[in-house]
Amino acid sequence: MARHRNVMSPLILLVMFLSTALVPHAIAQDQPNDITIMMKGFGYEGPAGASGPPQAPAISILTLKNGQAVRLIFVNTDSTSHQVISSLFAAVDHVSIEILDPSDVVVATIKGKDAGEIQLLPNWKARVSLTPNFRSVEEGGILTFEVSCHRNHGTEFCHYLQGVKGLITIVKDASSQPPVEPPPPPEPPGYY
Ligand SMILES: [Cu+2]
Repeated sequence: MARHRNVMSPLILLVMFLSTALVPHAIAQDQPNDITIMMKGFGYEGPAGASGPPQAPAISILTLKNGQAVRLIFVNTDSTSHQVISSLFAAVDHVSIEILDPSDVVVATIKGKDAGEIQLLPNWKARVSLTPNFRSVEEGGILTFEVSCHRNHGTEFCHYLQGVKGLITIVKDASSQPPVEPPPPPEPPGYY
């Protein structure tokens, strides 16, 4: 029995070591660089801005850093279906899309350039994993890609015309981001 124990102990230690070693990796996989975009009513709401009124031009709803992997989570909390269509998904080298039902069960996975159109039923989500990597941005430029819904195209109920449109901005680093901070407070009276 003693000999047996001597053999097992290193194995148990190895298993314990592996379990510990694997934990950080698992956590890293569960916490990628997630960015949530809410779809409430007829528009997209991201960390940098929300779709304006129907007549307004599309504004940037989020800014991505060139070369940084992200997972965009589109959440349709509206009572009707909406599309998530963006030329960004076709422009990057790799894109992986998961469609989640209201119970957060992944019901479909789309990889590669077949990601032309995402259609989200009410309370469904889409997780879009991609890494923007554009040479023109690396050289100092800023790229913008539209994200939009075109349901009922050609009718007065066209979602795009009702404001379901936004822009995704790709920048090289934080210093080249378009200003999103509120203007500074006014100077105190008597300063002049
Ligand atoms: Cu729509």
